Amino acid sequence: MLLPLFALLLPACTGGKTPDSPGDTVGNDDTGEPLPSPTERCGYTAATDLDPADGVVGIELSQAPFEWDPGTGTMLTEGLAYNGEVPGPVIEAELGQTLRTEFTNGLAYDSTVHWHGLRVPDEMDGAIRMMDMVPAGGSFTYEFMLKDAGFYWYHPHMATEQDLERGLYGRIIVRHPDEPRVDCELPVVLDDILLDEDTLQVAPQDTDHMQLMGRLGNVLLANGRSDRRIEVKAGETMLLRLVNAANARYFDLTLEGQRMRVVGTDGGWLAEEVPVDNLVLGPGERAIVAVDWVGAPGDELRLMSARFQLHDEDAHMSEYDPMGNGENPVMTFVIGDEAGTPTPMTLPSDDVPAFTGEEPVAHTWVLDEDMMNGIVTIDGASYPDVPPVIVEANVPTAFVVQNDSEMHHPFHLHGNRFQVLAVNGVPPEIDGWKDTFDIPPFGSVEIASALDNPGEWMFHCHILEHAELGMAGFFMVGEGMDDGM
Ligand SMILES: [Cu+2]
Repeated sequence: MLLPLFALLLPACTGGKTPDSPGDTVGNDDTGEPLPSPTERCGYTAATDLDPADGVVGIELSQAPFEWDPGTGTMLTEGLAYNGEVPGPVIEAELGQTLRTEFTNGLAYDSTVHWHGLRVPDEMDGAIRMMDMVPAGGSFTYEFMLKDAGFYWYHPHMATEQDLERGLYGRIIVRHPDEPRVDCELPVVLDDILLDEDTLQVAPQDTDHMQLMGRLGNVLLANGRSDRRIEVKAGETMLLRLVNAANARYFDLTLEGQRMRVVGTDGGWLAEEVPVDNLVLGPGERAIVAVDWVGAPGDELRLMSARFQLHDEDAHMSEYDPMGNGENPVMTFVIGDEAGTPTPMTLPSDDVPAFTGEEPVAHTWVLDEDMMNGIVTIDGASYPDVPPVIVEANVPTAFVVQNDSEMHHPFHLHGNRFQVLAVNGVPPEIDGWKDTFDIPPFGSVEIASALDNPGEWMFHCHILEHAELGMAGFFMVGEGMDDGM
């Protein structure tokens, strides 16, 4: 059994400042003394747009083996990266622009790029269809129009449980013309990684246990580092764009001494901000969070993640989290000497969902698992035998996702965006466009969509081990689908 690494690598969870923590290191100098982790100013650099045309953002993206340091001081010899960066480059574009990506697969096996959350044509979706495969050493040009403003991400849709663990993920910002612009904006990939405690290399897959329970890591990462430190200004407004890229971990987030306001979900901006004490993001989910920083120069304020139990509390399954049962820091914000000013959050509210709940239910998906036999199912079968669901395009339609298992499953649908109407019969507190949402143990979630993007789309659990084990299927959205098929 792997022992928790967090005690070795990350600051103790005592609250307050942790200036002497071994987590605040980037490696060792010749004397063996830890070097301080650098503190970067809040911000990011977007990928260079290589296409001179106004309406087109052109990106070159290549995935390949790449050694990187997750913050332990030891390079991961089996690491992977897009363009030699973990996370991959931030792709930034305006709503309505075309994104053209010249993709090269430098891995030794077939792969794809999936544009998680974007409503793209299905042949550009990178899901498991023969026409989508990019062979080892091959290239493919992904090209599509950006229909939705918000925060999205990209990752392979083959060998996902191995490739995402090793660093293959990147961020996408699609800007709305009326969205709030702040000086301090940070897109952050939240992740965990399971390292062997002796070698500090990626631990091997434990096929029996982890496939069913999900692979939980023993080091938490923010943009690929366990020791990420960002300088902010007291009084200034930060927009934090968060995506959970972990294989199986739900992050239950708080920000020390700060008030978080959710201003966007998976598919864009909310009509109004929603103040929250904590924010739970399952694998694949995103949120845009506004914070007006409160603190004095030198204060170190940590983004903390509390234990989130994947199994129902009454479940017979004992669940082991290598991060322990408490809270752990994900990254640290440091208040700088200079003060900032707040930015009013005027949200572009022209594009929020408003289904009535009267939409006819086209299908109820039933998620289940058979722990004794190591099987996860949707509608009683595992991929590729899950029966396809066929629905009419451009008709407001509801679906129910029912969970008959004792475990949470983050359910992801490709190609279309959805509004969560109810979780166990209760409307959600945060009501925005979603493509990935938690289905609680023995619970059910009702969703609705305009189904305005016809095509052949995957749905699956975003616990990557569950998707690999067969918790996945297809739904077909098309004209004339309601009769004759
Ligand atoms: Cu699952």
